[in-house]
Amino acid sequence: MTSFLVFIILVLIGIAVWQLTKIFDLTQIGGSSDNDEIANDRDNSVNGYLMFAFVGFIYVFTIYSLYAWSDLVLGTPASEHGKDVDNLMAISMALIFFVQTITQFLLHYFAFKYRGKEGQKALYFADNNKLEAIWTIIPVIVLAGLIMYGLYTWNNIMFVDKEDEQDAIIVELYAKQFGWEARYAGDDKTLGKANVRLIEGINTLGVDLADPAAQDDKVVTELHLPVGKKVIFKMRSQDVLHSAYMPHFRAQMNCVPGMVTQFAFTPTVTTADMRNDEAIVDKVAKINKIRVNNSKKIVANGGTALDSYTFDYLLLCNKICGASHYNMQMKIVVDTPEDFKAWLDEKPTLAQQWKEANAPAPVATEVVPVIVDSTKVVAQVIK
Ligand SMILES: [Cu+2]
Repeated sequence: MTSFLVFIILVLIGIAVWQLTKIFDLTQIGGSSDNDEIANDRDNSVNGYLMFAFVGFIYVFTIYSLYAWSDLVLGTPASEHGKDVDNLMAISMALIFFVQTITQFLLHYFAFKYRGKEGQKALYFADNNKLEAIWTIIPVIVLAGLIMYGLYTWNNIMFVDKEDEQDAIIVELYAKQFGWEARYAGDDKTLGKANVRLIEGINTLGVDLADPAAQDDKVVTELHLPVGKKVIFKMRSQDVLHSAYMPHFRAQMNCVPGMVTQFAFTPTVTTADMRNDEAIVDKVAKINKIRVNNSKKIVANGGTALDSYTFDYLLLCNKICGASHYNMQMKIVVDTPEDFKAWLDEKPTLAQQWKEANAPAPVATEVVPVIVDSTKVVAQVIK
């Protein structure tokens, strides 16, 4: 409501300023020719130089951005295909950067060079087939190359061959407003059937517990992955469109209600190793510096200081899916295969958890005195 009122006030101020300038203009009629609505040579010159100044500003700001914020980009990729995604990104950006530098210069330079001059007439130039052929064919070739390279990379990333599938770990990522859950398919490599209608009690994923394939499925709220092993993710959503985004692994796939989507990758760097990565060490130091500064203010106001930050891989939601979208994340831990196995072995299956949660509660019964035949016990001990 407040923002709506602020918006209305800003609009009204805008209208008031506009009306005032109109009144001011009307009072100037018949004044010096500088206030004339028709541009003169001086006006055109000012605009021409401003065009030139603007392209200069774009370049200077670009160089400054690269210098000031280039450390904010994602660092070392933590998956096998990550390098391919980074290469594709780097080539596309370099190309865009090169083309935009030239075209922006030409656009602004010509606006400056051919600025209006009194008595100068524009040249009538209907068309030039040669020129049009050049500026059509060159972008077609460059874009076709880029698209083909992109498709080739994407198909390589998305292709999971049958042998890989047998050796891979199958994990379901279940998205809902606002959180993630993961389900490991177990040794049978098959996720038990699931349906939103079966959601009940601790069975928050709606797994069909009567399905034999579901018996060894394990549900967790922290995702662990073994390094160097292919993981095939099957994504589902309970409610709206979400997007499973694992930036360090250069992986993203939409989670669509009513269908299962898939993405597979092989993690290459364990969480422990990534914590020692140079770029990550710098990032963590920066974050902790900000935290220490913020903590000072919080403590001064009587609060408790913020915990220091340690790096962890994250699964985030990358579709604005509702009010708490920003908070939709799950920690990912990349372990050595041994640690991963030990961690997963410890987890109970969903079927076990369900049994325990729904075991009939011990019924309070009357205490019946039990007569123990002490002679028998003694006899047994002697035997
Ligand atoms: Cu979401």
